Amino acid sequence: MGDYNAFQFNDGLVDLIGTIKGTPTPADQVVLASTDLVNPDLVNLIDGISATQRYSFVFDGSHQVLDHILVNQNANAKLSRFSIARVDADFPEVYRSDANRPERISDHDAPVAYFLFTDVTAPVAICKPASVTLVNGTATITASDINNGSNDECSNVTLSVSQTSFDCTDIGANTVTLTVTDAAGNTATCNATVTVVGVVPSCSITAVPTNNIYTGGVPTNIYLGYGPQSVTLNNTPVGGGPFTYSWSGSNLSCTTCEDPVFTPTTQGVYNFTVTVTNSYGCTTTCSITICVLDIRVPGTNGKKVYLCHAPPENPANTSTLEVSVNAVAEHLADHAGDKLGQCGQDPCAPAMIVKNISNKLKLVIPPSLKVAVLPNPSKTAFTLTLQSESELPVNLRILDLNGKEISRLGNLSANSIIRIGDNLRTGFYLAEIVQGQERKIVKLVKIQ
Ligand SMILES: [Ca+2]
Ligand SMILES: [Ca+2]
Ligand SMILES: [Ca+2]
Repeated sequence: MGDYNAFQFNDGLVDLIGTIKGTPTPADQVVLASTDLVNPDLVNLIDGISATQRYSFVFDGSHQVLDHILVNQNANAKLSRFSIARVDADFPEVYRSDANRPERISDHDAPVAYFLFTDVTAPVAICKPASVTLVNGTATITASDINNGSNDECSNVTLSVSQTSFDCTDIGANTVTLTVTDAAGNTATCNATVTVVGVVPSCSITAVPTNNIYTGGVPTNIYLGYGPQSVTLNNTPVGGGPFTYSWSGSNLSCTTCEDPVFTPTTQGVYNFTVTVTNSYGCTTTCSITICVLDIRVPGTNGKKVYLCHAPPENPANTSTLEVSVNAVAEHLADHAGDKLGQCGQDPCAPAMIVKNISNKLKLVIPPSLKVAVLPNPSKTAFTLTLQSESELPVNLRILDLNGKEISRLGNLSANSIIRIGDNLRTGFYLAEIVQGQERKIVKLVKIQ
C-alpha cells in the first residue's frame, strides 16, 4: 500500500507496480527490466473498480493512479469493498491553506480497502463437576456452575446447559452437557457430572393391637366386642429423616403423626395410606388395610359375642354360638378350630400385600399363600408344598384337635416342600401355616 508515484501499467522506463505484483513487463518492452521476484503474484485492488474511478491524482487535468493497495490472494478473498476517498484530487489547490476547509490537505486521494474477517473457529468448552443438595425435593444449577473457563479466541462466549432442574429421581450422578457458543455462532460442548445429594425414603407399617388378648386373628383384624378394640399403625420410615407424615383414612387419632391409633366403631374394611416426606423433600407412601368384624350379639349390651365352634371330634361340623365375653378365652384356648364371629363370617379377605417398588410405582399382590398336602390321609408322613408370591417367612404348627401344640417349625422358606408328621400317632390333627398376615389351617389324617 502506498504512494508509489507509479502507474499500474508499464510507462516504458520502468514497470514498478508490475514488478511489485510479480508480473514484470518483459525486458524488450522496458528500459529498466526486472526478473519475476514475487510468487504467487499480488493483486492490485485498483484493477477491480470501474475505469472511470481509477484515479487518485490529477496532473494538469489528466487523471491518473499513483496510489495503490496490493494484496495477496488470501487478503483478496476477504475483501468486501475498495474505493478511492474523494477528498483531495478534485478540489482546488487554494483549499490547502484554508483552515476552514478539510479538502485538499494533500494533492492525492487515498485508496481505502475494507476486509471482512469471519470467525470460523469453535470456542473451547471446559467443564467442571458440581454437587447440589435437594431442598423440598428439587435442586437447580446454572451453566456457570459447571463452567471451568470456557473461552473463544475471537469473542465472548455464551453458555447453556442441558439440564438445570433436578428432583428426587435424579439422586446420584447425572451427566449434564454444557454448550459454549461464540459471537459467530460456532459451538463446542463438554460433559460435566452433577451429583444430586438426597435420599428417597422408604417406609413400612405394622399393625400393633393395643392389647395382647388372643383372638385367633391376625394383628390387622379387629373384632368389635372382644379383644383389642383399636390398633396402632406403627409406621417405620427409613432414609433422610427427620420426617413428616400425612395419613389418609378415617377414625385415626392423628393424621400428621408417625404412628396413629385406629379405633373403629363400625364393621368394615379400612384402608390407610401414609405419605412420608424426609428432610430432602423426597416422599414415599405405604398402605395397610385393617379389617373390622362386629361380633357383638345384638341386645346383649356387649355381654355376648358370636363364636364359630368346631367340635374337636368333628371339626368340620361347625356351629355358631352366642358366648359370654368371659368365656371366649377358654373356648379359643381349648378348641383349635374355634373362631370369633359367626360361622362363615371372616373379618375380611386377607390383607393385600403392598410392595413398594419405588416411590412412584406400587405393585399390589393379592394374598398368595397356597398349601397342598399329599398324601392325606397318610400312613407315614405328610408332604406340604408351600407356594407364595410373598417372600415373608412361614411358621408352621401342628396341633391336636384340642388345640394343643404338638410341634412347630419356624422361618420356613415361602416356597418350599416340607415333610411333617412322621411321628404322629393315628388320629386327626391340624396344621396351622402362617405367613405375614395370612393364615391357613389344614386338617391332617394319620391312618394305620
Ligand atoms: Ca510472479
Ligand atoms: Ca470462535
Ligand atoms: Ca413408628
